[in-house]
Amino acid sequence: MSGATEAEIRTRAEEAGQGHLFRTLEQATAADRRLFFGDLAGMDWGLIARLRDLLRSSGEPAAVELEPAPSVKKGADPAADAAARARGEELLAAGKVAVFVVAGGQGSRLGYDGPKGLYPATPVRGRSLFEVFAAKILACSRRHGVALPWYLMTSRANHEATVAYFAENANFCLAPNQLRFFSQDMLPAMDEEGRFLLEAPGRLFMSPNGHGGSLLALATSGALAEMKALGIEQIFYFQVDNPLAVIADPVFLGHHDLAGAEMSTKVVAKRDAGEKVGVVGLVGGRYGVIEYSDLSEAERTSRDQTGRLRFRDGNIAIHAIRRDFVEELTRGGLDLPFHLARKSIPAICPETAEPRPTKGVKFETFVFDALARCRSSVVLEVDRAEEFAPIKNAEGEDSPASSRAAQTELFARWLASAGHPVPRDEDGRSRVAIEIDPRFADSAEALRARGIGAPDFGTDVVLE
Ligand code: UD2
Repeated sequence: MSGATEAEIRTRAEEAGQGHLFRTLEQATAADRRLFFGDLAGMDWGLIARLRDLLRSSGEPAAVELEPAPSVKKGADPAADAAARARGEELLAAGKVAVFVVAGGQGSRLGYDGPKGLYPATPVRGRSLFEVFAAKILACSRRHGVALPWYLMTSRANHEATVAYFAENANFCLAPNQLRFFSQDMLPAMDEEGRFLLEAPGRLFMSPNGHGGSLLALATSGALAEMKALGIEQIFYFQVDNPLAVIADPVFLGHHDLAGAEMSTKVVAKRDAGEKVGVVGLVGGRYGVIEYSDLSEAERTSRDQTGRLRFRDGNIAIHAIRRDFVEELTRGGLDLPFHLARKSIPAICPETAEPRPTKGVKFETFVFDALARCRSSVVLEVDRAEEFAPIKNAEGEDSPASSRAAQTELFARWLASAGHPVPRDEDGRSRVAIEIDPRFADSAEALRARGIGAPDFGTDVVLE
C-alpha cells in the first residue's frame, strides 16, 4: 500500500481485525506514529491472514518418524577429504563461492545490548566476532587470489549499528565492494486471537522473521540476482555466534559440490543428551533438523548398540547452499513452514496503554527446513574442538568464557604442531591465553609454514 493515506491504511488494518491498535494512537510520538503507519502500509495482509489461520489451527505438532541420517566424518577418509578439498579450492579460486552470515537475531540470552557481531570474542585482544570473520575472509581471499564476497544479513534493530561499525573500522581491510549488508523482514507478534500487540502507543511489537527469512532477504534485496551475475554457484552460510567457524571451508564445500547436494550441513557429536542443539536426521524420510525442544525424552536419550546417542548429530548451523536452490525456494515468496514461539511479551493494554505482559506468539521460519526440499544433502561431522565454540549464554556452557578457552586450546594445538608445546596446568589446560590472528595464520598448516620461533610462554601469547 505504498502511497496510501493514513485513512486508507487504517481502514485496511481495521478490515483485517486490527482496529484495537488505533485506540491509544493519539498518545504516540510523531516518530512512532510515522513508523506505525509505515509498518502497516508495508504489511503483507495475505501472509498475516495465513498466520492467523495457522494460529487458530495449531494444536500439538503431528508425530513424525525420525531416523538418524547418513553422515560423513571429516578425517575418516583422507583420500575423499583431499578430493573434496581440491574441488572446494577450485570453486573458491574460480570466484564461485560467496560467504553469508546471519546476524539479525537479538542476542537476548547473552544480555549484550548491541549487534552480537560486535561482541568482544577473542581470548587476549578481545576482537569482535565480526573482526574475526573479516580476518578469516581476508586470509581466504589472499590464499585463493580472489575477493571473496561477504553478504551480511541484519535486522531493523541492528542494521545501522552494524553498517556504522564496519565503516568506523575501514571494513577491516576488506574491499568496500566485498561487503553487502541487507536486513531481513519483521513480523508482528500476536495474541492468541491474532491481534497484533503494541509495545507502546503506536509502536507495534515486531520481531525478525527467523533465519529462514535470510533466504527471502537474499532474493528481495537483489543479492541473489547479483550473485548470479557474478557467477557465484555456492553460498557458505553461518551464524554470527561461532568464532571457530571455518569460513568457506573447502573440504565442506567440496563434499557438498561433488555430491551434487542442494544444501548441506555441518554437525558435531552432541556433548550429552541434554545439549540444546537441533539434531539432524531423516524426518519422515526427508533430511531435516529437529529442534531440541521438539525431541521426545525417549529420542533424546535413546542409544545405539555401541552405546552412543542414537540422535547425536548436533546442527552447528553451517550450511553450503546452491545459489539456484535458493532461487527455487524463493520464487513467488518463501516456501518454508512457519514455527510459532509462544512467549510472554511486554505489551501494553490496547485500551488504557498500561503495561500488560501478554502471552503472545512470534512467527519464524528456520533455514534448515529447506533441507526437506533437497534431493541430495551432505551431513559432515566435524570435531567440536576445531570448529564450534559459540557465544550464546552469559555464563556456563556456550558462553564468552567457554568460547575463549576453546579458542586458546585450538591455538595451543596449532603451536604444538609447529613444535612449540604450551605449558599446561594440572588439569591439562593451557597456562596462558593464546590468540592467533587469522591474517597471521588461519590453520595449523599455515602456522607451520610460517616457521616461527618459540613464543614467550611467561605471558599471554598473541601472534598477529
Ligand atoms: C540455533 C539452532 C539450534 C542449534 C544452534 C547451533 C535454531 C532455531 N536453532 O540455536 O538448533 O543448531 O543454533 O548454534 O536455529 N537469526 C537471525 N534472524 C532471526 C533469528 C536468528 O539472523 O530472525 C540468527 C542469529 O543472529 C544467530 C542465529 O540466527 O546468528 C541463531 O539464532 P538463535 O540464537 O535464535 O538460535 P539458537 O542459538 O538458539
